[in-house]
Amino acid sequence: MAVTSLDRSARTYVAGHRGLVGGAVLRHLQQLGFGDLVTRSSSELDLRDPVAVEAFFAEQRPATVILAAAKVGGILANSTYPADFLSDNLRIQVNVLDAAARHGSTKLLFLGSSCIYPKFAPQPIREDSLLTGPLEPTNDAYAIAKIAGVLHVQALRRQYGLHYISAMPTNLYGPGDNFHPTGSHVLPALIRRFDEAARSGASSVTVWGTGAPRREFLHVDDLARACVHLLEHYDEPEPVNIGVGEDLSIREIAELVAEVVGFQGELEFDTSKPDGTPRKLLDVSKIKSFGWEPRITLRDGLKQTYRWYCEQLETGQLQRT
Ligand code: GFB
Repeated sequence: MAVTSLDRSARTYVAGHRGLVGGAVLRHLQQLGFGDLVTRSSSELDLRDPVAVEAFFAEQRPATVILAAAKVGGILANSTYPADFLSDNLRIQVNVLDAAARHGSTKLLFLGSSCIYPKFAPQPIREDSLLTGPLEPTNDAYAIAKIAGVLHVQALRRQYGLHYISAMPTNLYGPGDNFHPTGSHVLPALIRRFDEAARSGASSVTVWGTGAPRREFLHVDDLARACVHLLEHYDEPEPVNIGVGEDLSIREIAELVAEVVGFQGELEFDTSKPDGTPRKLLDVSKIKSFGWEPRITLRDGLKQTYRWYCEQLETGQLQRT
């Protein structure tokens, strides 16, 4: 396998550094001593704008690109705004991937999501399940955009011999997440709701859906290590799954969040809200064969994320509902 280690002095662009994933990748690269890191906020550079992206790459010519910029959201945001999720993500990917190829970026990591796999893929889901069946309808628009990104990376490799790769993380959480009450993913939504209930003395908390779906969660700092590890050890067209290899039901997850936050009341399930895909546990044997392992347990990661959330409230970076 033709793999070269990353040059820590080469210019490295983290697209999406204000987000959960990009922020963690940036912190990790800084810790590793990368000396020429380039970032742009979305107000400085709108990645949906092809002219602006072309000008940025022509000027900066990064050697390495981590494409962590995306429009993301939880199940309700995905199912309510499918046109935005499809259009924004396609445009960001096409602009960044083509500009990177045109302006000499030699390495690139494209980040997708476990929702690209078929709704009823055999569990745990192997990378070769891609495009073998229908998608989960609540996030099919987002998934199609991310599948296009995987194919785009493969096409650039085939046509131009570029060492670009794709990774598919499972559901992520950690400091820097979006805690919006309805737009966010399940963990930040529940941290917020349980925290508010514990502080107000409420007797019950509402959890969406039946509580039966199962989800796998990876701390974003473990993902950041996996991203660098893959860039240094993997150079093939097939995407690589990144996860922990075990999952919990939403009910179990809600009980764990309640315990971490200190909420002792009842759980109520709102079955008018969608469950989404019944299960999407990733087969992570491929990335483990390259020597990467997750280090942060869900309980420890949740405690740390809850501490971070409370600090944001105390310093006014986040407001209660
Ligand atoms: O995290 P989540 O929105 O994403 O929802 P998905 C996971 C499960 O948690 C669903 C339940 O069964 C939800 O019904 N859930 C319970 C909640 N309470 C809540 C809550 O308060 N908020 C939220 N958001 N969920 C997304 C995709 O799917 O996952 C994206 O839509 C992406 O495309 C992302 O792939 C990682 O795992 O269902």
